[in-house]
Amino acid sequence: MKTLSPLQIERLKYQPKLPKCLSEGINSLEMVEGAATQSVRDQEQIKALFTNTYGKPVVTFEHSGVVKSSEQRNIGVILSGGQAPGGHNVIAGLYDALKQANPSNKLYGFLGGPSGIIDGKYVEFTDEFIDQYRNTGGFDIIGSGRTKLETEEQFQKSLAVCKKLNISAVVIIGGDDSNTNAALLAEWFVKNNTGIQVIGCPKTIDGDLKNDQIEISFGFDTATKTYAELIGNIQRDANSAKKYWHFIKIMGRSASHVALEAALQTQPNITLISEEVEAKKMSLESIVNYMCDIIVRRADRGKNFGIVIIPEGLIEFIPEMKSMIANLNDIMASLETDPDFVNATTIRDKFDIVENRLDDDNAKVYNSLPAIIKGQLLADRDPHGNVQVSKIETEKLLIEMITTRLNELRQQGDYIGKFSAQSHFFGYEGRCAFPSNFDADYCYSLGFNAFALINNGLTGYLSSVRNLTAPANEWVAGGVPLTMMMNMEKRHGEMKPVIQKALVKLDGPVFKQLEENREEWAMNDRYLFPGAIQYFGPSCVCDVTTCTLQLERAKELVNA
Ligand code: FBP
Repeated sequence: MKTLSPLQIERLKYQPKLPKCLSEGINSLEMVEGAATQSVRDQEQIKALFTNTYGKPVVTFEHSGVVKSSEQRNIGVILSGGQAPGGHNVIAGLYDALKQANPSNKLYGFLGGPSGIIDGKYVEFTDEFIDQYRNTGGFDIIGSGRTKLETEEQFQKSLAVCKKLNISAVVIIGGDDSNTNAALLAEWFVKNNTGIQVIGCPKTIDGDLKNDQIEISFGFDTATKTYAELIGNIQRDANSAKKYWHFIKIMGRSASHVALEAALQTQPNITLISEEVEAKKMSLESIVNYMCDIIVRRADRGKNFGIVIIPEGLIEFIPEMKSMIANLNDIMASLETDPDFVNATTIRDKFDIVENRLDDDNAKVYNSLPAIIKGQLLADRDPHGNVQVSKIETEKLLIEMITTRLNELRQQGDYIGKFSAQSHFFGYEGRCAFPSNFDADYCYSLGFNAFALINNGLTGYLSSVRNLTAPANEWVAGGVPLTMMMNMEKRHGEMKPVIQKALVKLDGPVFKQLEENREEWAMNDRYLFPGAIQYFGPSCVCDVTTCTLQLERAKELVNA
């Protein structure tokens, strides 16, 4: 019986590329410090909360030519939040760097996400164990979880586990929330003179952990290419059969980066961007009208088919929905222990309880939704108190509303076409794919570089690898203070320090590319078919980065 697929066997042999300075030896790096930094907003509050880790400089590494000795260290690593292709390579890069620095160094992996460090559940990595996971997708090497690491009790327990294993540094691989927790833990460890360092690595397929210092989070490259392949295949099917409108919801909890990138790679007929919907204050009705206008105009040309891309988080950006969901979140928090709600025997009873508590306008909006969506809005919140948007079938809601509107238009004599729709949700399909060469190299470099930051005594930093549109040997490795990316935001009704999420910039080059082309793509089928990710072959096919990175980098160079 086969235990590995042919591609698995080949990918295990792939040697990820490193930036030149890192490839020349972990013990011969020189750290170059920039100027002191400050947080992106709310400087006084962030400074007061992070008295020990605030204001540190951005650092970069250069090859010094002088080999230094490196003291023995034990390090712990945590995978946190949703899966993203390349997580295994971050750990492999970290492991290889620490073994290169001092072969007696040890790496422990905490199991099941942040809860592993609290509960003392771990595994020690060996060559044999780690070698099975090189260049593979998924987080199954140690598992992941969404436990928030933020209370005094959790920090005390984590400290006890670190002391038991003689761990002097922890690497947290996660998104904005997990790295916010990394910043809190780093500060707490310094404040309590534990000597334990904390370094973060920027992970999330959503692509919203980025800023002036972090060009992109890992996983975005592979996930968007995987979705683009699937969209391209569906476009080919739609263009062959010419009988369906395909409504494709694309993962990305809040920001629309993933949907936008997938659209640029495939050029579908309609792409909704949540940030634009919010900025233009588009109601659900006006979104439906915008889409119907294109459907009607295409039908006039005899085209009763098309492709629609919908970002996963859309519902929370539609003004009336946003207000209703915020109201609903508060109500759901208060109903968690309410016996009438918890013991309600039918979903109808739950709807009634919720409707009675919603403010009048919000109750009207809630009431106007189909029962299936009303039910999905009542599903459990995530640990941050948010609606789990991946569980809300916005694509089906839009199909239902568009069908109704098209029937009205037909009765008025304004629509002559046939409307038959298929719905899809691409999310989990892309989160654990084999990492693209870009993600394999980027992740390995991020992990390798995380050790360089530890080796140079830093804490409260995010591993940063930049200049990513250039070949890997020209990438620039260094670190960014986590506090530099923070601001104050309301969470669970209280103002908290958090890493700022990057939403799609409507005046940025990536959105502009869509805006300039969407009418052409709507009416004339300009579908692109990216095909499957290629791992072997010419570098113009295998190593090419996303449109998002390329457009943003080109703009940066023009402005420089
Ligand atoms: P992270 O921000 O933790 O990387 O997770 C992102 C994500 O994949 C979102 O795109 C999606 O909404 C969410 O996770 C789904 O979460 P779950 O895996 O818990 O269903």
